[in-house]
Amino acid sequence: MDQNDIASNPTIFGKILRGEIPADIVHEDIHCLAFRDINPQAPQHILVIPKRLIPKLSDASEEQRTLLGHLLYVASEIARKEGFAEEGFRVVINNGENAGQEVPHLHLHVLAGRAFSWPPG
Ligand code: DGP
Repeated sequence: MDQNDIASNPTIFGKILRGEIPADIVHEDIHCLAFRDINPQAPQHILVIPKRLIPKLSDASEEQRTLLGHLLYVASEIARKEGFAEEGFRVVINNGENAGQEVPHLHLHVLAGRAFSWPPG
């Protein structure tokens, strides 16, 4: 992991990665960090972010394909460890303005603990 990438990350998630603001961390490895959302939209709402700054999913490069797969795998691992894998959960990535992305650092929302409607709003 390139520590300079974390050091220069200007987003709120950069501050969390650097430990400048607190977060309720549920998973960390060399590639990613997962922590509870400050404004939960479900009884369980966890964000999984890469440590490397990728502003949005559509900015990911071909060489980051393995990292993207890792983020999904970690989401499923968290679901199993937190005990909501069997009852069901939703993984959401908001990409860009129309999707309502507010923080310009790729993040997977992992939501659980209630039923979700479809189509999403
Ligand atoms: P999005 O709209 O997809 O960009 O979602 C951004 C999410 O980030 C939103 O659900 C709230 C969450 N969030 C924003 N600031 C903070 C923070 O400082 N701490 C934590 N834990 N979550 C945050």
